[in-house]
Amino acid sequence: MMMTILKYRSLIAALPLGAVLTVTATSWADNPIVQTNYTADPAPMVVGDTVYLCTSHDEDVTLDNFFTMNDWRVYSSKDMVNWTDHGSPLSYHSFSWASGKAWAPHCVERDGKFYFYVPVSDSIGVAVADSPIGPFEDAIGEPLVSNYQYIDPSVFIDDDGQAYLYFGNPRLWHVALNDDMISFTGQVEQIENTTQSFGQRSGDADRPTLYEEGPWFYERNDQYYMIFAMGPLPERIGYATSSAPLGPWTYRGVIMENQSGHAFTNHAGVVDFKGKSYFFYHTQELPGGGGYKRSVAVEEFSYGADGSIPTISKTAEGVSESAEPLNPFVRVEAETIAWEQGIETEPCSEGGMNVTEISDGDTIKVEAVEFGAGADSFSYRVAAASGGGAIELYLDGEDGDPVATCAVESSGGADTWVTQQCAVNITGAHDLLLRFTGGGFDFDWWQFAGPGEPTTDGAGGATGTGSTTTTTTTTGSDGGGGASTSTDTGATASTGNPQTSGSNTGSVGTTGGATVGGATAASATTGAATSAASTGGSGAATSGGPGDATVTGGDPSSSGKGSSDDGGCACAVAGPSSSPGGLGLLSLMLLGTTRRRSRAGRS
Ligand code: FUB
Repeated sequence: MMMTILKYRSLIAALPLGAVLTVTATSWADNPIVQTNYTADPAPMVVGDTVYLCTSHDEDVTLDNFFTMNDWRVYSSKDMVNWTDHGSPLSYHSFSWASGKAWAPHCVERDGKFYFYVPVSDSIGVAVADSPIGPFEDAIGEPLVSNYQYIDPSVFIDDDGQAYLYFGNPRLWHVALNDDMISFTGQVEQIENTTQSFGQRSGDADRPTLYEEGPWFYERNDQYYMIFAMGPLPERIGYATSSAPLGPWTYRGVIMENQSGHAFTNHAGVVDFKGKSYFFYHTQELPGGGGYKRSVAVEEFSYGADGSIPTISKTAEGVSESAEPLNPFVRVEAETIAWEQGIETEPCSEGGMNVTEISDGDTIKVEAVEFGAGADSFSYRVAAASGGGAIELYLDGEDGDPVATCAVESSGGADTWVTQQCAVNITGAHDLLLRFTGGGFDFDWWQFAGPGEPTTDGAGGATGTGSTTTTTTTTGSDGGGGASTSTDTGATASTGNPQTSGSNTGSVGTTGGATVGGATAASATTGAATSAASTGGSGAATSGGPGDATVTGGDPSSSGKGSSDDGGCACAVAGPSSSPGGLGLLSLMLLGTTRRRSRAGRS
């Protein structure tokens, strides 16, 4: 890795302050798309109607003035504007032979299995899982390939079934993977590093072309693309194309320049999704950001008629048009976020993730929510040691009064989850802001009910608002679809759910009170709903308690989140990464930027 380290050291003297340390004021823009973590090296993967985004993760505390990266993260979106946090399904600790450097990943599906290729400890490893959100395990117990230049894997499976693994800094290497995706035939080979293929660089005899690192390899309309980070530092993104998977490659130009707000590295991932094309990259634009605290962003773009990729500028707005409306009548994970201010996410004791560290005034924005003919109740699953907080709902901005103020009552303990409910009156399509007052509680998911509930896709019937609207603590898994051992001692009669089935003999315990845009909001509170046990509740197509309602739009794991999405979050700070040796100018610049709560909205 010495060449890489030297490369980054050379930047320290080269960059002006503004190019390294950028602090952006909080806004409601959509870029960077993740605000709860510093993320880098985006690797998007389309699976059905969802794009999964695998990223590397810059730790909040930078050690030895170098990349401090211990695990990888996964996010998902069905609409390209709201991103659900699935936590960390893989860390370098998952590889018994590795000791750190959890750098740029790539994830890919083959035959229902998911493969996570990662540079770690001067090698490339491969992990496998049954779900795109893991948990992933080391597939072979040893490196797939080893060399200090072998970083930044990119895998593409061609139409004929042949899988290719490209990687490398400062040369581009490849190997043909076998069908099992965890072994290969033949040798690692280097792609000829010609200026015809990768453009001309001058002044560095060891790096005669613009190719630096971060290949992103794919095929589209019979043309093969090799997108790559271009040197010298600070990096830009460029691309080459070929009519064959192994070249020869023809350099096609710059896609993204290095602008103010970019890091000294950049790293691209490109997908087509729901009829549009998207370009992922990273910047350093979260508050507290820097060269080792980067943030993934995305832009929509269109290919030219000849397959060319236009020049793309980074924007604060990011994707302006959602790929599809968000359905609020199914369970929506609280960690589904277009933009947040102040909150954090963590593995949830019920499975999956939840929102935590909620303080007074913290906010989550969810974009393009389609309430249709209307929602008349809002259910929210919270854990609150004491009551007194609230979730205020705003539409399309924070101006004016909230359309609902939903009290958060004590759930009986900080790790005791209950579903509470309040009345609302919302119709049409809106950006939804959930603004927290009081704080001091955790938040797992939310769901609306009402006449606007779609009936065509079956989501409503499976979700069962009646069964989810209980105030009783359960031990059921979160989204496990019937795996619960919980017992409901109360259930709410579903309001306007046209797909109800099963009997519901419970009733809402109402403690009355909050005013909702002129209407009266009734909140179910802990212990209040004590009438007869629900036997499935309204629309409870799957058995199980409130934590078990099978949902669309929730966790994609077929085996349920409880076992799949805790992610292990092995967030232990590892020992020092490879040190570039000594503190340079860059470290001095960064000294003031490593505060834990220094990201969006944090002060
Ligand atoms: O994230 C660590 C390294 O920075 C990656 O391997 C490179 O692509 C660059 O983004």
